[in-house]
Amino acid sequence: MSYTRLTEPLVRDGSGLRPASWEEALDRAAEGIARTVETRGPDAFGVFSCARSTNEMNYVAQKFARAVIGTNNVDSCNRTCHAPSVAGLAQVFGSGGGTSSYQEIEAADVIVMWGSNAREAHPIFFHHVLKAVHNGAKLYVVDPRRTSTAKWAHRWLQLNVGTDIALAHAIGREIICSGLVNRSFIDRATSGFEAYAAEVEQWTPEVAALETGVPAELIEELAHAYARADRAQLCWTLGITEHHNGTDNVLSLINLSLLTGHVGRYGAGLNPLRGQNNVQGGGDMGAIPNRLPGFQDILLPEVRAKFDAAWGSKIQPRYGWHLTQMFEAMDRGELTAVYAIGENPVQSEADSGRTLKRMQNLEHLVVQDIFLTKTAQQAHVVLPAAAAWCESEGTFTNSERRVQRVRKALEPPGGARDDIDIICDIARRLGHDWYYESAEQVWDEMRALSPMHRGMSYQRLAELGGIQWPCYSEDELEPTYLHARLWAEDPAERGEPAGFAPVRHSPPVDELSEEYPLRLTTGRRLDSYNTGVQSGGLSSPMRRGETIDLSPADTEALGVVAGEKVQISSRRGSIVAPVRLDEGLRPGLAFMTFHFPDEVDVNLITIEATDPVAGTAEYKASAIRIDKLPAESAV
Ligand SMILES: Nc1nc2c(c(=O)[nH]1)N[C@H]1C(S)=C(S)[C@@H](COP(=O)(O)OP(=O)(O)OC[C@H]3O[C@@H](n4cnc5c(=O)[nH]c(N)nc54)[C@H](O)[C@@H]3O)O[C@H]1N2
Ligand SMILES: Nc1nc2c(c(=O)[nH]1)N[C@H]1C(S)=C(S)[C@@H](COP(=O)(O)OP(=O)(O)OC[C@H]3O[C@@H](n4cnc5c(=O)[nH]c(N)nc54)[C@H](O)[C@@H]3O)O[C@H]1N2
Ligand SMILES: [Mo]
Repeated sequence: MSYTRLTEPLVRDGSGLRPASWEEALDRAAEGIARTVETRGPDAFGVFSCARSTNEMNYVAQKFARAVIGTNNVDSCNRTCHAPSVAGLAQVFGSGGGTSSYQEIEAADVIVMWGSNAREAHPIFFHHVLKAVHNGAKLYVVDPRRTSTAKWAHRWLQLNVGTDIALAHAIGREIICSGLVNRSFIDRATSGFEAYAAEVEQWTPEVAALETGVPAELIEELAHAYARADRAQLCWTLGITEHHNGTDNVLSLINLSLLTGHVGRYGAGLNPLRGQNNVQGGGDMGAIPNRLPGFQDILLPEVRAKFDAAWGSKIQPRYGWHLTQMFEAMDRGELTAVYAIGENPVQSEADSGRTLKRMQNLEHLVVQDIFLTKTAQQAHVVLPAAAAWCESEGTFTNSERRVQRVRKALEPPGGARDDIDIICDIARRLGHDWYYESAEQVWDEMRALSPMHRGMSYQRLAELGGIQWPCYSEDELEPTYLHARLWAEDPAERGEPAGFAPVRHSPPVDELSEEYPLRLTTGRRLDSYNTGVQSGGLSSPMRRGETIDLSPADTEALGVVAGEKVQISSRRGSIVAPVRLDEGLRPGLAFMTFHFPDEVDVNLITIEATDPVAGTAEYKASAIRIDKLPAESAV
């Protein structure tokens, strides 16, 4: 299936959607929201904000939730993705951004890519990694699959899914036992070392080898290489975060940087490579339930007072619900209206059969998108948006915290309109006299309120080609890396110590059993993008469609051959997909993407177990069974 661009608003009449004028669609959108707030209060409403749209749009979307409606229920796909990275980094260092610049990657001696298939999912970043390798850096890849990233590695550590903490702790223990810790850094800049050392003590390389499947010698080699390097970079993505204990996984990696002092210095750092083009910026702009723009805590009265004075609002003094909590609130009947801007949860959420029912049960669903997604098909009102990356003005923020300008190169098709203009039109119908002349006006309003963005005028962004946050004033540039304070001589300047986290290994929730004996992990391929809406499904001959990738040993044991369609079942449901052989998989492990949900909806079988801190689902570990189909249907 492939999608065509939305060019006119749609409204629901009876059971179907029909074309409508902008006036009618906006009136309907606003009336439904107003009705919800009047009858059920502001917290019965939530905004899903768009990590593909601009910073300016995300700023306006969260301001809409907080200032027009009076709720902090605003979030985005960061929840399904890197929320554990932000939570873990913020817990230890006070802010949730990746610490280094891409330029520093090229200067590194050792790079560890942990649970990250950057060759396919972050190709631009991976070019910097390849330059480092060309310069002599050693690349270590920690992934259960022999990915195309792993093929470039000096060493590939093939761990069992969900055993990352065991592996990280064994590396930590080896660093301690070999006397390779950075004692002076630990003493000056960290806390909690003793409890951490006690927790990792049980993870000898041999014990860890049994649990993780990684040979003891490789564990020792990585420990020594990482600890001895002058400039070591630890990069991770969803192989770490998309687990029921994603935040603990992230903390277990941060511990390694604290042991060795590989943070807060040029060339050494901790880098979660963010997923969507502007998911970093969406969070920075406050499109999350607990922070106002610039990562300012909603619970602080002085912060709220500043925003209330600027916005004429009364921001609620409590955190809103994040995406996962909003879905739970729908189950309880407490959240009944959603304004979903550029999100396709019906196909991206784990156990998506449940998500579809939740969306269908909403009393009012407004979807603002560039395509008529499966989620939009459930809406009461569909609003056609301009594609931010080429049809709007604004800024995006990338994984190295660099804010860059985006410029309008094309007119949006048909009646599609800029995301910000649409939100303002709804706000005006709800009694708020909102109007922005330009994206720059939004940006200037935002940076007057967010100290870490203050020095980034549009003019300066254009002149410098982009600026990393923090940037506190228009006449300065900060260092490219974060947390230099940890190395300061003066204790006052050093500030709060970075705390070791003595987290515990905890295996995946969906247990393997006789009935469900295989481990399914899901992820991405270079040729397609997320739920496939933007990469055009099967319309291009470049895409091979969905498959279930199995090891040769498993296909043999199951008596199936490449290309044969099989039934794949989990404790949630069943789907059908053709088999593909992958020599890079170990027996017992299967892999699928979620790129072709209209043909094979993998999220019907993934588990909705979520990380208690971040709310991220365990997309990376479901238990499945594979059955042959009756002969006539297996072609
Ligand atoms: N081409 C392309 N690029 C994309 C996207 C896309 O859809 N297509 N999506 C974007 C988005 S939103 C994101 S968030 C990023 C994601 O980028 P990545 O996180 O790199 O992508 P994934 O394939 O989801 O997962 C990465 C790896 O985790 C491994 N893994 C699975 N389980 C475990 C485990 O238990 N431990 C460890 N250590 N590893 C494990 C998988 O084998 C996989 O190779 O990509 C972005 N870029
Ligand atoms: N099984 C499995 N499921 C997963 C994952 C996994 O690894 N495995 N990964 C998860 C991750 S990391 C993520 S980030 C989510 C992604 O989940 P979603 O964000 O729900 O999925 P996308 O396909 O990225 O949907 C993006 C939507 O934004 C719209 N859009 C694009 N640009 C614009 C714009 O400028 N304005 C507006 N208004 N709309 C726009 C697109 O048309 C599309 O409908 O999926 C999660 N789901
Ligand atoms: Mo993502």
